[in-house]
Amino acid sequence: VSASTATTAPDVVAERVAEQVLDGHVRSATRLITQSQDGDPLARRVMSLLYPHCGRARLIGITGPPGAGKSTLVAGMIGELRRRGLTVGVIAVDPSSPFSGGAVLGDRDRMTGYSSDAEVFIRSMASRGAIGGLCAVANDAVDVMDAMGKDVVLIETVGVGQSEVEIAQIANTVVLTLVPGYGDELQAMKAGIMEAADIIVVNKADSPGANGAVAELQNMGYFQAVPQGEEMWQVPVVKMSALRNEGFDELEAQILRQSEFAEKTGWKAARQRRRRVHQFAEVVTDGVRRDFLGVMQEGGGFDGLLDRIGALQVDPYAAAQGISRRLRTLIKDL
Ligand SMILES: Nc1nc2c(ncn2[C@@H]2O[C@H](COP(=O)(O)OP(=O)(O)OP(=O)(O)O)[C@@H](O)[C@H]2O)c(=O)[nH]1
Ligand SMILES: [Mg+2]
Repeated sequence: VSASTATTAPDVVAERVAEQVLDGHVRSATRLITQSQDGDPLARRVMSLLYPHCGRARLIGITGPPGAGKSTLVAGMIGELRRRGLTVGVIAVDPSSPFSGGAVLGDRDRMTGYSSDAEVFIRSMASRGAIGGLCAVANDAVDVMDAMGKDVVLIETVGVGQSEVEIAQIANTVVLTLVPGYGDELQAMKAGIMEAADIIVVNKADSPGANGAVAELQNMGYFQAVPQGEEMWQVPVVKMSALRNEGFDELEAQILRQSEFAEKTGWKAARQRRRRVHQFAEVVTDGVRRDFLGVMQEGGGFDGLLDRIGALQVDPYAAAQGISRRLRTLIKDL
């Protein structure tokens, strides 16, 4: 830390970082996402400043079982978008892999074709601790790319559990990627993944069974209900071969159709609200947790209670109940 940084007020530093991100500086944006991951208070200040500049980018979630071809699909989409002069942000989330997971590194390899393209910003993140935290970090990363001015942000997640589905649902449009013979995988995943899908892609259509899989999924007829609306969205099934670069036009057409439908019916606004409420709840609960642990470590007035808990005079559940009661009163008064 240089002397000048140490003496500069935090708000001034935050404003400077926010300006750099809004100007599209990749290094500032990368650092900010890392700081958000580390729970740095500076990141939270900057995110507040960026918030009014968010909401412009089109957010597309790509989810599906491991190995379905999500990264290949993402790479193909980057190519399509770049050909049309659109700028792209990519967030590849792999909750199951450790900090330096192989899959994440693999993604980077697959997308290296774009590593020299300044208008493509790729960021991989793996689980480092709480999955709830990962969703908050993914939210921040999406907002950072949005604020940078990326036209489209692609969010790749392995759709195996509820938390991953939650991350995919940051997007305006969720694309579920399956492959022929998807049945077993679908069973292994939670049902939540089907509920989150706006578009189903049957990828690897160059391998046997693709037509059958498409027909089967179409016959099952998946629908999405628009909250508080009467209209239903029938989930379209798109046959693709990401590897052979086939089906991208149809996918794009369906994404556009879904976007228009979501805009018109109020679905988009409802989903945005859902995302932000969820984010708010995460930020609050995370903050309460931090504050509680922080105060406990500092000691002070709290020590008496901790001593009694340590001496088995008060049980932790009763002590926690007292705190919860007071918190509830506080929250209800908000
Ligand atoms: N035959 C065929 N293979 C494909 C296609 N798309 C992707 N693959 C291959 O499937 C394998 C997995 O592709 P990825 O794009 O890494 O899949 P992913 O879903 O991102 O995988 P994870 O991130 O590890 O869950 C690779 O060997 C790809 O080359 C396709 O359309 N046809
Ligand atoms: Mg991948």
